Amino acid sequence: MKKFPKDFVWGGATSSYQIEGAWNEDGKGPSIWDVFCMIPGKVANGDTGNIACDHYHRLEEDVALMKKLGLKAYRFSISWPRIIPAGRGKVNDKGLAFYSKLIDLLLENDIEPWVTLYHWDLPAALEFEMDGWLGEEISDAFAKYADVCFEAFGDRVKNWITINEAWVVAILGYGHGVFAPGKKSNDLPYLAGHNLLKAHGKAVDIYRKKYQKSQKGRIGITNNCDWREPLTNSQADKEAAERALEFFIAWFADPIYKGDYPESMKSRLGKRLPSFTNEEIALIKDSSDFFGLNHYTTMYAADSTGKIEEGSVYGNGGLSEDQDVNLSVDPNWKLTDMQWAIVPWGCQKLLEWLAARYDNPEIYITENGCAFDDILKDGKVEDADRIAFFEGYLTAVHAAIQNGVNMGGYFIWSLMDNFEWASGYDKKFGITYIEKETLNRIPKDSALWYAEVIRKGGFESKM
Ligand code: GBH
Repeated sequence: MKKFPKDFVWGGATSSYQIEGAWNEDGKGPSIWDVFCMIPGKVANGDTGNIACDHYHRLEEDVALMKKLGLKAYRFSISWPRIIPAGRGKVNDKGLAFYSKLIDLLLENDIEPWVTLYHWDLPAALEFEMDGWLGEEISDAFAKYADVCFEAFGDRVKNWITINEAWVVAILGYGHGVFAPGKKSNDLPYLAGHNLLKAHGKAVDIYRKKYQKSQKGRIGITNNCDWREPLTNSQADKEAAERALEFFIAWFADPIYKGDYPESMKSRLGKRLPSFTNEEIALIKDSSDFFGLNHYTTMYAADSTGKIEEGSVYGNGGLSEDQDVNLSVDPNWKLTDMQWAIVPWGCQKLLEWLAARYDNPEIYITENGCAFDDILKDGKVEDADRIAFFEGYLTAVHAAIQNGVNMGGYFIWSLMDNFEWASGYDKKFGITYIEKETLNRIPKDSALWYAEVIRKGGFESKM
């Protein structure tokens, strides 16, 4: 039996744009994802989040589902343009009322709310007015929005996450341009990343100064990282893997835990990487009460100095030419429907790498999961492959705990099938199946399995 610590937080996660729908109801302003979805060719099948899982109108049902599964915690995000429709200024009471009701329902059912303030649905107004995350004023706008949320919900919300996956926002939104706002550039990701860190730092500062004492909650950031394994034993490949991890997660975690960007980034990027003022770093250093981590997959890393391979740029954990890293996967690794490799030992190695680099912080896996082409048959979804995935990754988490990693909890991605960004509804990450026409919720076998894991605080492992 793989037993987990008694107070281990077992949760499920979603995000606002991916599940809520009601994109223009009750005073909500448009987000950059509302707009991005309208541009032909950006999202598979022309899918949009207009209706999504219609969670906005199905709160009671969805919380009842969580209760049935026995979730201890539910991680969701707040839509900034639902709270402040134009990004700055007037607050929308109906938006506040929606999240207030959700939070109350969760607490009535003994489910701890974990609230992300930014999961990519930036108010479109701020894209027009200040060039989104490139703008000098964006971090203040974010901090003001965060302040509104702390004040409205902080009496009941004790776990705050400022920003979800700054890497994705910067690289996919401003580098590869496959996510909103769709900019393609080699330089802009570093500016966007810088402003994301400043936004996080300013929001945390407000929380700590105005609210933390009385509200007694904690606040942190969630970053994402895939593991990078050296392709060979050569020194060059070992250094390449280390460099790739630094360009991926140390980009955002080093400023928070060490007070500056990693040396490898500073020396390779020169002036293309903004530098922090003393004032900024004072806000950013030690600004996370826990280490939020989203983890999905693993790749081999090889040194590519002077020989970048065609096609290796996308998905290279950043911009290849800046890192001199080529990535690859082992042809024997099983893939999910996203074509991401299933490599549980990579998760264990990553957790141990983070523990060593950042002095054993309390780590929460705030997302881990997989897409498979699930089929509904006779009212059931037999997703044995997803159960095997979770067993593998939870076994890795368990092993990391045995080795001294300070793990606080684990949230599966996702509670339900939802709008998978540029992949639309084709890619299903849920432990709950959403029937296309009716939007009925049908717990998959993995949901029933997860409910048992939570109930027992662990699972019988075949590994
Ligand atoms: C998360 O991002 C998001 O937070 C969530 O909203 C989303 O639904 C979920 O994951 C599933 O996608 O790009 O081929 O190089 C995931 C971040 C970054 C994980 C890139 C996989 C490598 C594969 N991803 N990564 S590739």
